[in-house]
Amino acid sequence: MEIRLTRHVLNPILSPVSNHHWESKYVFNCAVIKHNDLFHMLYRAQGEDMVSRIGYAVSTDGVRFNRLERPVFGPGSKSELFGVEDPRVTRINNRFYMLYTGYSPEGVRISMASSTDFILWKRHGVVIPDINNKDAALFPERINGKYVMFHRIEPDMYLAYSDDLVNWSDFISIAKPREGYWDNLKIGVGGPPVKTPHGWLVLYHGVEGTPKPTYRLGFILLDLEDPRKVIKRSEEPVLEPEEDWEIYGGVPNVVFSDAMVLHDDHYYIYYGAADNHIALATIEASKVDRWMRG
Ligand code: BMA
Repeated sequence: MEIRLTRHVLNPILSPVSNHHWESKYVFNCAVIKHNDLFHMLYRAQGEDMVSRIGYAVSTDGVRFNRLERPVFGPGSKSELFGVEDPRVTRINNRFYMLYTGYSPEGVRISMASSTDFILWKRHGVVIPDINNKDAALFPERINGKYVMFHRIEPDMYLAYSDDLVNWSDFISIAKPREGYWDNLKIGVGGPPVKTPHGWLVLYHGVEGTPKPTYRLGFILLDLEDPRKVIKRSEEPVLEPEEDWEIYGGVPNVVFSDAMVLHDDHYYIYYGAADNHIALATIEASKVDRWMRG
């Protein structure tokens, strides 16, 4: 049984603003987390200088977002000279941890910052040094005593383990691109995983290389006790570029997500469309349940 997401009628839900210099061109991949009845969004934006910064927007219904005029996070060290990209936010105890990609002449590095209010961020620096790596997200709880993180050393999806959120080891590839499939080139985690009775539900993006590079979304289900074990994976994508604003834009043919929120018995999946706008697609949790069981 294969499942598909449904696009929200108000899409795209967030777009560039011409008189905000830092987000005048592109507004796209975002983290969204529900906390105290509000949806908090941290999104990647680029203006004329093409440096990625992170903006903040907030919503009561998960659809209509109000944003701040200025970014809440921007390049702050040598490893992020060209920008801070693709935030993914996980709540652990009472802190919000943002993993993001720092981009510099040296390459791409996974970095971390944390906050209690989404506006003021404390920098923790590069978490996996010396290696090109991106698409990182933290699990919301320890597993067998360890913190666990997704990351991506091209082209596979990896896990890493830590005792203190500072030193990471035991890198292990848990899923690879599949030949002949929509995810045949490289894959990376979407939002932080959601714990369900059937396993860790993980949204991910898959890239197909030819004839035209395309980013699509799918699900992977991982074992609760040992998330290195893949239980199930989408045969077909759950979302793929179809709308004009997903096909044409900063980077064409891209749907790319950093966030999946459970709300009103639905999963709300926020995604960057063609690296240009932010959009929302949903699916009934019961449908995803059936897929996980099937
Ligand atoms: C990836 C990341 C994403 C982007 C995608 C498509 O490598 O840089 O931020 O959305 O490419 O351009």
